[in-house]
Amino acid sequence: MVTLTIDGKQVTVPEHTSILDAARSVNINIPTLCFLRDINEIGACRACVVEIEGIDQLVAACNNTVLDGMVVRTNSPKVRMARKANVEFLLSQHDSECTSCVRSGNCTLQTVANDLGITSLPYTKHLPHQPWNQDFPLIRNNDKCINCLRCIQVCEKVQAEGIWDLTNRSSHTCVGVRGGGLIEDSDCALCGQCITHCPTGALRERDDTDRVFDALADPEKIVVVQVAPAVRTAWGEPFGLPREKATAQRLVTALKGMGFDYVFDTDFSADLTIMEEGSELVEHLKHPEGVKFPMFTSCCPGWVRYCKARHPRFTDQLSTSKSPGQMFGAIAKSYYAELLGVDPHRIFCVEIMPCLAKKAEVDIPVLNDACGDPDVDVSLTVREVDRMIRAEHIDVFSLAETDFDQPLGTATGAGVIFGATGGVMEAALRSAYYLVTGENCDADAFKDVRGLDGWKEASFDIAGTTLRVAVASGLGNANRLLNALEAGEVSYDFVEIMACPGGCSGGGGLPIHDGEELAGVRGDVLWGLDRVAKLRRSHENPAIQAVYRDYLGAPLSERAEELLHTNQHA
Ligand code: HC1
Ligand code: SF4
Repeated sequence: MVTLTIDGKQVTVPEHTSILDAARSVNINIPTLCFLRDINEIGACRACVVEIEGIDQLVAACNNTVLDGMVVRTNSPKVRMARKANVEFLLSQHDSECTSCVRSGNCTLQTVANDLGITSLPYTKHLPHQPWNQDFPLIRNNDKCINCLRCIQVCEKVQAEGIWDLTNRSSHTCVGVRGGGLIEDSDCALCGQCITHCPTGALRERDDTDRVFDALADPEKIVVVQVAPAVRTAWGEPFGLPREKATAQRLVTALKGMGFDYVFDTDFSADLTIMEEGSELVEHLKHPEGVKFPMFTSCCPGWVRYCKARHPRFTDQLSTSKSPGQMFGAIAKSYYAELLGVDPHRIFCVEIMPCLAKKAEVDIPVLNDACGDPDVDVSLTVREVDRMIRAEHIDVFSLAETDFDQPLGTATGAGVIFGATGGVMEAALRSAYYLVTGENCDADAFKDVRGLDGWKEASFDIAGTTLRVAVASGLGNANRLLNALEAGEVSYDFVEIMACPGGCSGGGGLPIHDGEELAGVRGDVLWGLDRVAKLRRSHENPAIQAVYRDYLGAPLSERAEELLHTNQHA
């Protein structure tokens, strides 16, 4: 252990602790901008500089470690002056139009500058004004970039992508697409992790809220919205609504208040996905001749994009089942249009997702099987929906609870857990067991695939057949798993991959909390909802049973193949 003094307080911490962590251990907060634990500890922004007795130069607290007897001052006049000058320098190349910035109120640069009392700048601004394709789901505005390098590091180290790099030289140095190409020509998976790890408004999603407001105002349109599993864990965060109050049912009330005609649950179609994907797996296991294993889940469009771009040899092993979001759209504009007795072209289908890649998925031209229109018209991130709630001046603290509309609002616990890493696998196995044996297993029989580890493995016995499965979340972990598969070091029958660390609960479309990783806490909400659900297996969902009985026939039937499967993955 090492004992030192920070701002007059004696602190004892383990050796090799950073000054930043030592200070935080006694509630002394040193501001940071570029720091991301284990990912970006480069001391580039100089916001965390501190003074150490006996040393002339100020040092960065994030990447310098404590020494016995050290005397540190985190907020001395010398520190404050240097920190202020460093941040003013960053602001000299920053578009500080906070009133028109999506991160206003949740921007670390804004907070640090405000805390330092910066009210004017001694510099003339030189902004890079780099052009960007505003139609692409991921928007970069380098006028707001502070070259903290977090996006470069997250994309490369966590997501094994390496889309970003420093480009240009000297004072023109800025972050751009590696190699100088266009983002739309890059292999970006659209996981959105660079957005959720950006400390400013330099990265954001394309805003599609006006398209939804326009649809809501159009009397000809029947506007249907579906709420993805992970959304219910996080939508209330920016309002400070406690997790137990921020239920899906309160979000239903908010959405109804905005004018949505029908509010449904993607968990319903997650159950449908399980029926199709589980049946696909069971068919492969029954007739393995000519089948390549493992079969991969395909519900995460970030993973599908990554697979196609970086590991194309596995694309024909992706399940042909569409994602729950897309299945929902196809069912809404066919089965549900028939139930309502309306022209399916009048239905405008919105999805609320914790995801950026879904914006690209809904625009895939062939995903139009219900009536020729896109099955899903607009995909909104949770951040966009929260902005809509604010724009409508809805008081989230006084919302009553309203149930989802029926019948596309009935779901089981298996549908809920899709939003946490391992959940799709577990849901699929609960129903695969039934499809093979005709009996229900214990709903927790496959719980070995839960947890936040980036790459999990398990083996299960189903009616005398051993099923070897793996689950990976985060593209870096997926990359390791795929490389091991290619090298023949591992072999599996069924693999779940989610692009974002922790699965959709860590999704790139969720509210941003700088420096905090909340996938675990949010995922626990979903596992808790599953635990108390009356029905926990997709095949038990009465609304799903009704769709098959009245409309689709059976899983993998001709109509089911037509509406719920796609060859776009391969
Ligand atoms: Fe997901 Fe999925 S779980 S991909 O993470 O399969 O986005 O929440 O909606 O479609 O159901 C996301 C979440 C989501 C789909 C489902
Ligand atoms: Fe990289 Fe994901 Fe950002 Fe694309 S969205 S640049 S893959 S971190």
